Amino acid sequence: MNVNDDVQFYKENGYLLVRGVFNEEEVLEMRAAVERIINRAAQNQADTNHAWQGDFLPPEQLKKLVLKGFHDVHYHDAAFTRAVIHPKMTAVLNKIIGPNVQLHHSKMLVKPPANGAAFPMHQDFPYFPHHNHSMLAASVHLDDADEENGCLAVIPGSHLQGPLPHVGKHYLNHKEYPISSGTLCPAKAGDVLFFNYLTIHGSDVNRSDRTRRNVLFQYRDAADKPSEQVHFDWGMGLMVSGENVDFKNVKPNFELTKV
Ligand SMILES: O=C(O)CCC(=O)C(=O)O
Repeated sequence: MNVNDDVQFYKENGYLLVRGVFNEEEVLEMRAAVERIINRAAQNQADTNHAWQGDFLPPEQLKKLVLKGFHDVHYHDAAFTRAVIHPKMTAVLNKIIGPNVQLHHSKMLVKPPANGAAFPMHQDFPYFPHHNHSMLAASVHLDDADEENGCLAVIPGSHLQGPLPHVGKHYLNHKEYPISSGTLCPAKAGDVLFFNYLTIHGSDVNRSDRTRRNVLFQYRDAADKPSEQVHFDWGMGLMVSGENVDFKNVKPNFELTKV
């Protein structure tokens, strides 16, 4: 596939799997960083279960599921700051977003073996809506992911429908959009799945005996502004590529609070 085909595929389908963005050494470095974050969270009594709740699974199944999820991993460990601006990452972002790219936020989603939580099908749009819909997720695989350990699934072309109504702003009606309606995107450690924030996606329970570690960076075109102020993170707007042509509006407009 050449670059133009990749860009065309992303435009038409709303996602693109790019193989081998990170090498083995870089993957090992990020895995170690994930481990350190989990340990520090436990030491600080901050390791609450982040498994999504709702009516998409029977309550007795839902209560067994576990997700170790933390936002803003690049504030916790420099391994992720390096990953966010990795030249192989920005090369893809330049193709599908453009020359001027900003980080919006980062997070890690660790599904432990046997009972790693599911994500019902949803768009990311309601969580951080923007005017031009340039926002995308770069899902960095730190483990080989497949159907058994709950790899991501997407509905190709669904981004073209625009924003859809979500149950409580959270996920799509699971009867209309079961997780099984998605196209599975198996990937190897080091691969990155890019998908637009309007692309319907989700993932099933990790039923395997393997951990599934996923780190997600959300990026946008620097000229694309939020249409609603529903998500704030320190450092959002970090330029990862190019320049911010909006000289006067470079920082998010929120106030310091005492902690
Ligand atoms: O990591 C996953 O399996 C899904 C993550 C996801 O859907 C999200 O963060 O929006």
